[in-house]
Amino acid sequence: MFRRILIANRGEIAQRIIRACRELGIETVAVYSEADADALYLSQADETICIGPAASAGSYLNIPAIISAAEVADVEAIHPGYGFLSENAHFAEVCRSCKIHFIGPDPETIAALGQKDNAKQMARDAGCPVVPGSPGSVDTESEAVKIAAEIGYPVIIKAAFGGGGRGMRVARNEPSLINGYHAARSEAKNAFGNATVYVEKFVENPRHVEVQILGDMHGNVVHLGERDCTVQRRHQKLIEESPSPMIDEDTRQRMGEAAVRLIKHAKYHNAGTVEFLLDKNGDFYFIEVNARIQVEHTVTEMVTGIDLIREQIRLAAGEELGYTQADIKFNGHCIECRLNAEDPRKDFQPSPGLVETFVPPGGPGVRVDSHCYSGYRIPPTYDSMIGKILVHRPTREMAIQTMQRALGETVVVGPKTTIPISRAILDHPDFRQAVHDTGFMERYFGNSAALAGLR
Ligand code: MV4
Repeated sequence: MFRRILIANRGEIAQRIIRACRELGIETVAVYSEADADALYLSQADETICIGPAASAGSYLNIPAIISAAEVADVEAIHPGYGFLSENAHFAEVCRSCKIHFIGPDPETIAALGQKDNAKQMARDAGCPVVPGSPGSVDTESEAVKIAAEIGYPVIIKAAFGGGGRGMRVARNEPSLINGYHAARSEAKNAFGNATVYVEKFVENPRHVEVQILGDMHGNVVHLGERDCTVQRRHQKLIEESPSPMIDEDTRQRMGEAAVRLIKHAKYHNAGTVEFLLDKNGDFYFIEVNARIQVEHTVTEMVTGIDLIREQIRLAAGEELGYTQADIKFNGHCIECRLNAEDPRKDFQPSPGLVETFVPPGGPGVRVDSHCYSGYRIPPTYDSMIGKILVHRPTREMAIQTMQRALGETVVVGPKTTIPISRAILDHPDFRQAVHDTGFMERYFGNSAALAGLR
């Protein structure tokens, strides 16, 4: 096992990783930008090193600064958290060449899965259902027209190196396909430095369900069930839950097995997520792999009792999983609400600044992962998520009740937060009956009138 780890991240995930290290008896080195000098996670680490200015490009994305800090502090491994350098194959490669363990999959695996048309081909080869579409990238307009005619409209054009919904265009006929093809390419080139796109059938009003997996370096792979992340607004998740209320036991089992087949085929080591779209008929299709720990990993921790960050560290050190699929038991229902410093009444505009008072919820079945404290100043520079509120209860109905109670007792004085919108979602009949889809937020909370009316 490692003696000392550097955490190349900030906020709640830095704190979460420090907690896992403490329990493992591993020393921690936290890095921070000038904007994070008063951050809570710094007081919880064994050593802290400033790596640069507020702007991420000079600090949390600054590979030479992070590697220098790792060398100076003499760590054996780096945990990248989520976002920032977590899916950067080049960074994982630099770590390897400096003989520092990267806590995540191999650089080759990150690169192979990071190109989505390639990941999709790997899924096909592994016998994992994929959305019908182009066999690989679509490099000319005429090829796009031909493929779209074959699979039938509507189709979606996606950036191969895309993320966050950028470089994506839906086309319902040939003229809009031609237009969308060029628009997607230029947006992809701009955002990701690569114009490569692929084309697939557009699934109308899908649900988003993802499977958590763990793979060790000895060929063992397990899945830890699924998370339903259907409640999203402009590709930002707001609420996640497990198990998914949208799938039956048979679908759950087949989805888990499909994810395991892909992850074994990819020789994937460490924690990862296999994302699926679920259509109206209950059929599921692979869309992409997230080669990192995700924000919502906590939901899976609650229902499985497995500490995913601990597992990531163990697996990166070469340890065996030590359990099989049959050993993993799923217990109760977990719901997570992200706590963002945003004003839902003003188009979710970021609301940084001084938190005069922060009173987190507590009591039976409640977990809070947050780096917030009374007197904390939220920097305007980074993501607006200031924490996650989770509840774990025997049933979904009870989880919704407990979450309403927990959100009701949470106090954030200063910045506006997403608490009111979370409460409105939990009260919505479509959410309660679990008949919502990815269009839910736009449909019911997409206009300013609905948002202005939040209690
Ligand atoms: C799709 C789709 C419909 N059909 N692919 C959005 C982000 C990216 N990860 C995949 N996305 C989608 N891919 C096909 N073939 C609809 C979406 C989509 C979506 C997916 C999951 C959760 C929320 C979403 C919101 C809008 C569109």
